[in-house]
Amino acid sequence: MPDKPIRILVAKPGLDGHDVGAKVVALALRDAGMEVVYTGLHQTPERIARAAQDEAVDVVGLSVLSGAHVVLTRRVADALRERGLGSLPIVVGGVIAGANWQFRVKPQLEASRKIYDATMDMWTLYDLQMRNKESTGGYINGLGALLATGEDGPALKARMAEHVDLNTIAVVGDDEKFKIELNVRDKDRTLLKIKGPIARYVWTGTVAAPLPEASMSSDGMGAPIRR
Ligand code: B12
Repeated sequence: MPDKPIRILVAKPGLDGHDVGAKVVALALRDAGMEVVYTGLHQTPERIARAAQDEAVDVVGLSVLSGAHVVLTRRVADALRERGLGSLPIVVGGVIAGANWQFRVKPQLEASRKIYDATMDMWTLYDLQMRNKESTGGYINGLGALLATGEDGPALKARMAEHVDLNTIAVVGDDEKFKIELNVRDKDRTLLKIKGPIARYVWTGTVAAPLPEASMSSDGMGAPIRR
């Protein structure tokens, strides 16, 4: 145990009016033997930093339920640094959406990343087929044979193994056409497939009439564009 009680500032930055949690925490910390200074609602980062200095606290606690915790915490940290208090620990509580992001969005991002990487690999195989057509006049059958025609087949295969089930890759080709199918190593084992060659689409239409010039002026903001 330290020889003197820990002093903590519990602060409510910004316009957030939820003060129940901050008060609950302040009381719990006091009951645990700490000295607590509570700022009350609607404090600016500068006022919080000044209170931290005037009250010579050991920790700054921020309570934020408004969703602005990242911005407000940065600003409080900047204001503390400006007063030479950059090494003061900051603890943040309240509604912290970042935690939800970690648990809910991140796994989905990682799954999308696997599908993206697998799609890029499929395009690499697609390009190999197109190059073979140019050099030999036909498309290749089988993953091994196709990879052998590339510059660094083993490296590509090792990279693909991280997000693609290599046992499920089907590469089928003849002189005229080819197809590639594979399963991504994600929860749903997403099936990706492509048939080649994809015909090049050339637009041959013409613009019927020139488009009207859009104009913008400060008094016309929000008004429909005149034809
Ligand atoms: C009660 C409440 C209100 C009351 C607040 C009364 C008051 N004086 O506090 C009233 C009705 C006024 C209100 C208004 C609004 N609210 Co309100 N409110 C709530 C509610 C239901 C509970 C909050 C609460 O008091 N919980 C009980 C306390 C004990 O828990 P707590 O605050 O989370 O604190 C705990 C921890 O977070 C942590 N903690 C908190 N601070 C700190 C600090 C430190 C240092 C540490 C270590 C820990 C810590 O420890 C505490 C104890 O466990 C929440 C939903 C929810 N379930 O959280 C929405 C919620 C916070 N409100 C919300 C909203 C949107 C609003 C309004 C904007 C609604 C509106 N359109 O008018 C207004 C804004 C008012 C304002 N000026 O800020 C949203 C916020 C969304 C966001 N951030 O993304 C929430 C999450 C509801 C929701 N799901 O949408 N609200």
